[in-house]
Amino acid sequence: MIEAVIFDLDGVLTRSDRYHTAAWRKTCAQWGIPFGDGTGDLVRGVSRLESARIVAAQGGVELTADQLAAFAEEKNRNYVSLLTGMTREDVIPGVVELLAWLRTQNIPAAVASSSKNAPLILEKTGLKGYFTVIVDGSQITRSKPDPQVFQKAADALGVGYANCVVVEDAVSGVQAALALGCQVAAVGRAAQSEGVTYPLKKPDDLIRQLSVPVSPDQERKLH
Ligand code: B16
Ligand code: MG
Repeated sequence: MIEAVIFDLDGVLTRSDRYHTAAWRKTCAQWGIPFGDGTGDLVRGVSRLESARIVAAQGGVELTADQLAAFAEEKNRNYVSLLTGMTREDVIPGVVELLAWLRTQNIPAAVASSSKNAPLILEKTGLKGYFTVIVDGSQITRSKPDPQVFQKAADALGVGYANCVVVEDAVSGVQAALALGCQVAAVGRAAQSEGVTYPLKKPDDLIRQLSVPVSPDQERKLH
């Protein structure tokens, strides 16, 4: 039984994952820190400050706590300036179809994001109204792979963890959802991760995967 679907934001609902990567790339250029092609994937789902630590380490640079905080702040300034131009066009194709289908099934949807900028993005892309519950990075103390963000969302919805499907694009997010005992759907590289119940090429593939197949016998009874 599925009682709710909990969505990650960046890279699942919207293309803002690309803006995170672009902002890290720009900040690294400003700080003279090398930024490799795989680094953007490593910080999917990871909090801002922890991401700063990972990005610096990947670039072979050790920063003090104060420098790390300044590095993270500068990245956020660069990121927020990219968000100002966001519109409905930044919603990933298939997302609106999936959210509309969940409504027809009376299955509530939630957002569970590590990002403190999640409310701004949901507002700018016009997605906010689809969600019963929104948990963002300002409401958590531990970031993915800790399951806190998903636990908060499921608790606010009042649903059992095992009856939630979490949709993720990050390995850290898949691990967090599995740790809570949720079912997991994943897009992109994360779809290859161990324990993923529903690997998706695009978000609305989940409609088919969650639809209970009708047996020929049931079909006959319906007609
Ligand atoms: P912010 P998600 C995550 O969002 C991003 O994937 C990750 O790259 C970012 O560092 C984190 O949010 C914090 O974002 O700096 O905006 O607070 O994928 O969990 O929706
Ligand atoms: Mg994500």
